[in-house]
Amino acid sequence: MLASDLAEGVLAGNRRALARAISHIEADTATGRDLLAALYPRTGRAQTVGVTGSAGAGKSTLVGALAREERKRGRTVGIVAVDPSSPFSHGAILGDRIRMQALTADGGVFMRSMASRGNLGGLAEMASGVVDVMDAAGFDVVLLETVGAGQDEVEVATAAQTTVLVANPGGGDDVQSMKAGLMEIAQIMVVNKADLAGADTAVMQLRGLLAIAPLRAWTPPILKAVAKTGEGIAELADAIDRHHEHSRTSPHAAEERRAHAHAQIVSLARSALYREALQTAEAEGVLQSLVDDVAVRQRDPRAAATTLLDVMRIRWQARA
Ligand SMILES: Nc1nc2c(ncn2[C@@H]2O[C@H](COP(=O)(O)OP(=O)(O)OP(=O)(O)O)[C@@H](O)[C@H]2O)c(=O)[nH]1
Ligand SMILES: [Mg+2]
Repeated sequence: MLASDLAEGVLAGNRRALARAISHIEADTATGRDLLAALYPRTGRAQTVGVTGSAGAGKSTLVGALAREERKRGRTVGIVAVDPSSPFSHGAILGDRIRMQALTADGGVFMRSMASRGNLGGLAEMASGVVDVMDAAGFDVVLLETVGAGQDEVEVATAAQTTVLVANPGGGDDVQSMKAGLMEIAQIMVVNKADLAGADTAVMQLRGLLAIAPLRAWTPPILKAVAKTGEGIAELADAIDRHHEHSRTSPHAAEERRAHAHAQIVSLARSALYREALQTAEAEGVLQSLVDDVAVRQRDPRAAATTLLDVMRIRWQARA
């Protein structure tokens, strides 16, 4: 099917077209790329929300509760869960699927989970592509769940306009060790599992961390929630609405949109470059021979990295 036909189907809200479009994006096909280029001018209407936090923080439960709340408010919801490729979370996603079935049965919710392409990067590319295509398909809200795991995570977050960071109580360590990068990208913080002891302490710790962060036009609210029962979820939906409003009407909106575009482009370029480097390295057996040399100290690792880049450059020139 042509990208243009697929784009039309997506814009018309056709679910089968949407599912096929997502498959193209996942597989990173030429059709998928053309499709995204065609659809991008039609995006920007949805409220896109990234939900991140460490494993088991309750992100999926929270996403489910939030989807239910948004449905109550009459909005349609697209859900994307990005699997960071551990065999562990495959099970988790299956479990989520079952839990989500009741939710998706009403037709106002569309859910898709995606596996990462191994360690070749590309997670951020995939996530931002799927968020865009769901936006173009007309969902009022697009929720993106990702697991807090290093740089990838921070980059995946740039796919969404509003990032919600989910933390837990009792994890004083958890909060303290929260990556600075994650703190910086979060527009809303939620201490989930507030039914457990220590929620107020966690809120205070987050507040302390925010106090030493550079001042921004938007001050991230710190909320408490019990995703399991739905407590605090309406407040979360309100906070997301407020940030959405801010990102459209604040005097800093244009500047923030540019900062977001900047972060997104750099993260996508970095991830494409990384993937390309690894592909080059593996395709030509270049990496293997460099590894041989470096391991016996015949070549230094910096020189080896430069050689790898040289090989990439030659391949690019040959392609041009
Ligand atoms: N006590 C309590 N438990 C919760 C709450 N929300 C979620 N849980 C439980 O926490 C566990 C993990 O929940 P998930 O929603 O799967 O967490 P997740 O962050 O999506 O997990 P991964 O995707 O595997 O990283 C489950 O056993 C949930 O039932 C809550 O508000 N209170
Ligand atoms: Mg989950």
